[in-house]
Amino acid sequence: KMRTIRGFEIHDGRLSRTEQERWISALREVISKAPLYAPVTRWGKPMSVRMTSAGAFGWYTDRRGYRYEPRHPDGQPWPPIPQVALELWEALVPGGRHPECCLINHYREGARMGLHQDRDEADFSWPVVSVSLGAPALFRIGNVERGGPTESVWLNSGDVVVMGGEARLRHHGIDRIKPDASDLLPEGGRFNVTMRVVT
Ligand code: MD3
Ligand code: FE
Repeated sequence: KMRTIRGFEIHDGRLSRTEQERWISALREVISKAPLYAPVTRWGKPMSVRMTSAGAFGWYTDRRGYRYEPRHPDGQPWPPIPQVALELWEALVPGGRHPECCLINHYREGARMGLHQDRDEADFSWPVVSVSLGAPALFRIGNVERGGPTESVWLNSGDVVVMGGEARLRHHGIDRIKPDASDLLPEGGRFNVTMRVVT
């Protein structure tokens, strides 16, 4: 059930349909308090992915650049990390630190995320855990240094990926999502949730 590609541990179908439904209701509660918004890069371009966060810190970008912030752009603190997320983290990273950021990305048809590294966190020895929900997404995995060959893998609803060790600083991105008719998300699209230790 678990496969490793370039250090990415992919747990296919880790979440049952019932667990996925529990995740979606938890996400809807977070989003009701901290609405999804389209972040703007330091070059002033809105991202096609909409985002929000839960936890002590949320990942943030605006014309000042990428960073973690303790508040939503509306000025409110981010809502607490849902219990279902803390439980999955503890199952995959037992006895370690707890996540301080739960970043929620929402992809509509046509949304994408270019190849990038995640390096705004203080300590890369902690893994990032990612949960995919809704439409399948084409995930591209690259290298630690820029350039070189990449490999692509489809991430499906209920898949969980653990990025630790050599994978933690690899370039990665989402090329596209596949329009999905499943009834998990009647509005369509895809959620990706990442849990991170930030400080
Ligand atoms: C590898 N998200 O939020 S999840 C991101 O599907 C991000 O929304 C994508 O890249 C998405 O930064 C891909 C897989 C992922 C997430 C975080 C990582 C891979 C990662 C952090 C470090 C290395
Ligand atoms: Fe990333």
